[in-house]
Amino acid sequence: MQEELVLSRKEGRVGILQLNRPAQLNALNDALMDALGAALLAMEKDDAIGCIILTGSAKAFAAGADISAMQPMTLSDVTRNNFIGRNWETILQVRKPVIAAVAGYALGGGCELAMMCDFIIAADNAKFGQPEIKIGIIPGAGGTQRLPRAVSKSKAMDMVLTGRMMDAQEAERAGLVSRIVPADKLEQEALDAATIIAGMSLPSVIAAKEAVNRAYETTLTEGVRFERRSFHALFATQDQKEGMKAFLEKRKPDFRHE
Ligand code: CO8
Repeated sequence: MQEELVLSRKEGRVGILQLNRPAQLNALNDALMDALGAALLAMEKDDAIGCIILTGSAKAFAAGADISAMQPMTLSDVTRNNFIGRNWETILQVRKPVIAAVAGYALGGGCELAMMCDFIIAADNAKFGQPEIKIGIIPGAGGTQRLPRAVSKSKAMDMVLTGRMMDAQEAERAGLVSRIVPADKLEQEALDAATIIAGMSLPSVIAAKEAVNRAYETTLTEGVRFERRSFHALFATQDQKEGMKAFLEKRKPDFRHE
């Protein structure tokens, strides 16, 4: 029987998805991306989940798109099959937060997938890179667009043109990752962060994610207007009443996610 390509489990209100082609360093092929998309959408629909973690193995988050699958592809193949568009961007439909917990290699499509998550927690052995140039292509799942937004044009150009890797420390200095932890603490750190988020009111979590993402898509004035409308809208939730009441009564809020 074939191993599951994406392992899925729950810890409290946290959904955990693990890429599972360890022998190929989680090289991302079509079947794996289909499985990942389906698992993400299932967690998006599940009311008992408030935050999602996407992780890989101890050696690799993902070492990129599957080169053996791509090598024989023609222009006609990739165009007809909408290669990348078809199943790589499902993650962008997810409105709940997705945390990338990265140990080992996050290269090419693996780095791009991590950057499609809402933030990255890195193990101290993590390595990030866009090495596509070394095999005669360029990043194709957002690397040339998201990397400069995350780490500046100069560093992004350096990474994309030389194909070199950056280690976790450089990635944190550059702003690509939000925190670094010892490799054996990665799972717990990600779970702790996700549990905190999943304990917040889901409507406000969704609004917060949407507003921060808007910063990358619009002008400052429009972005601030968007934020203001979302902020006002949250006063229609039960959780706003409960959150503020709980603060005044010096107790923990009992959010109902409505
Ligand atoms: N694709 C297919 N197989 C891979 C990949 C990959 N990206 N990466 C590793 N593997 C396989 C190896 O072939 C090897 O298989 P086998 O045991 O059968 O020979 C196994 O995984 C273990 O790998 P290594 O023996 O190479 O392990 P090392 O520890 O020596 O090296 C490295 C680790 C440095 C990570 C090395 O494997 C490597 O350089 N991998 C390729 C990295 C790369 O170039 N990634 C970019 C790919 S292109 C891309 O991602 C384009 C994205 C576009 C968007 C997505 C479109 C779908």
